[in-house]
This record gives sequence, structure tokens and C-alpha cells, in this order.
Amino acid sequence: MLVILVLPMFNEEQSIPLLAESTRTLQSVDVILAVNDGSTDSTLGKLKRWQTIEPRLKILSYTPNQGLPKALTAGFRKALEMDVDVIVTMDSDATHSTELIAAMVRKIREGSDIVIASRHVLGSSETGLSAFRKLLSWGASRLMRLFFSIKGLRDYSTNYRAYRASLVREALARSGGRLVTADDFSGVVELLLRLCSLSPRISEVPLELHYEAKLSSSKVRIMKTILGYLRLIAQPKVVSRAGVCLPLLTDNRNTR
Ligand SMILES: Nc1nc2c(ncn2[C@@H]2O[C@H](COP(=O)(O)OP(=O)(O)O)[C@@H](O)[C@H]2O)c(=O)[nH]1
Ligand SMILES: [Mg+2]
Repeated sequence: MLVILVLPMFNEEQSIPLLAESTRTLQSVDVILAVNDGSTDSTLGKLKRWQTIEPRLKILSYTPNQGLPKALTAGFRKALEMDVDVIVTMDSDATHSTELIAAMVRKIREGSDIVIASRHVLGSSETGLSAFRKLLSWGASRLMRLFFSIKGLRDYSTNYRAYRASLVREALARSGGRLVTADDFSGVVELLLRLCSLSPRISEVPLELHYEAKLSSSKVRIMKTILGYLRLIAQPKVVSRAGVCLPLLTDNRNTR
């Protein structure tokens, strides 16, 4: 199975040496795609330097900054052009350990369509996070479970996930290339809720989140993200075999 690791980046100059180190001997990934989304620091320069020692690294770079959901969608498109089988997405801030990727890919091979590195299952842990940030991710997942309830899913808002590429391809084809409406971090939740309408098999592996390893500043805009979550729960829902979800976007429906 051809596996791509998509790394969305906005001003991650400090994290790039750590990412380079943690992927250097990683055999479970065939291609690394860094999506540099209008960074204003030396992210692009650092990526180019990394590329001189990492032949698997591809760079997708554009300006101005368009937000995490667009960067993920652009990464998906690029990945599908490369005809990969599995797309793994992860934060580029050194808080997610690449060691989980092998287990996530294995689960896809065994039949899962989406695998979540979850903060809310037995064996997971979170260190270095403020009580408020812990509450936010726990509260977001509780809220989503209350309104949506997707089988096998407890962590709705993590960006550390593996997707079967054919599922993403089908979603993009059926939605006219547009997967999410949000341009803030709630788009990470929205993406999952819309993919859910295709009845994917979803499973989770426990994540040990090491927030104390974070060197870059957090880009989460908390109020905007909370408003984004509320907007999601207010939308019309559909029921699929995977649970209560959001419909895929169409060209003239569900757009802002
Ligand atoms: N492409 C892109 N990536 C972003 C943007 N904002 C944040 N990110 C990336 O998304 C990931 C999550 O952001 P992060 O600051 O780690 O959030 P936190 O860990 O939840 O505090 C990191 O890899 C960021 O570099 C953005 O506007 N565009
Ligand atoms: Mg992060």
C-alpha cells in the first residue's frame, strides 16, 4: 500500500527539524507532503533544506494563508494525483508521534476506511495541555457525539487520522471537489462528518498527545472554532450506516 503523510503547515519553522528527525527512519510512509499555507516565517526555506536530505518530501506551497481545511483539501488532491492508497494527516507541531502511523495503516489494511488517533479511548493520554484546552477537545467530542453519534468514534476533532484514499476520492468526486465549508479548525470535524455520509468503517487507536513538545505557538482561534462547532450541529443531518452525519456538499447546496 502506498502511504502519504500530509503535513499542513502554517509558521512551523521551529518544528521542521523535529519532523525531519521523527520521519527519517520511518518505513511506514512512502511520500511526505508538506502543505505550506502562506507561512510568513522561514517554513518554506526550512522545508527546502529538509528536501535536500529527504527524497520522499514534496512541498505544496501557496500564499496567502487560507486556513487548515483548505490546506487539507489541497493535500488530498495532490495525494490522489500520486495514486496513493492511504492518506495520513497529522499536526506539524511535533506533538503527534509518527510511531502510530504503522498501526493506523495496518488497520486500513484490515478493513477500516478511517482510523483516528484518539485522545478519548483506553490507553490514550494528554500531557502538557492546559485544563481549558483539555476541556475544549473533550467538550467538542461530547457535543458531537450528542448530535451526530458515529459508530466507533470518540475523538471528533483530532487532525491525526488515516483515510483510505478511495474514500476521499469518491467524496471529492461526488461533492464537486469541495469537502468542507468552514475555514477554521471546526473544518477538521466537518470533514469527518461529511465523509461519514459515505458509510465508512471507522476505528480508533490510542494517542499519547505530547503538547509539551510544541515549540510553535498554537493557531487555534478558540471562539471561532466553538462557533464553527455550533454551526455544524445546527445543519441538516443525514443518516448513513456509519451513523448520523452531514451530507456531502453539492455545488448548489449547503454552501455559505
Ligand atoms: N495549512 C495550514 N495549516 C495550519 C493553519 N493553522 C494551523 N495549521 C496547522 O495545523 C496544525 C494544527 O495547528 P496547531 O497550532 O498545532 O493547533 P493545536 O495543536 O490544536 O494548538 C499544525 O500542523 C499547524 O501548523 C493554517 O492556517 N493553514
Ligand atoms: Mg497541534
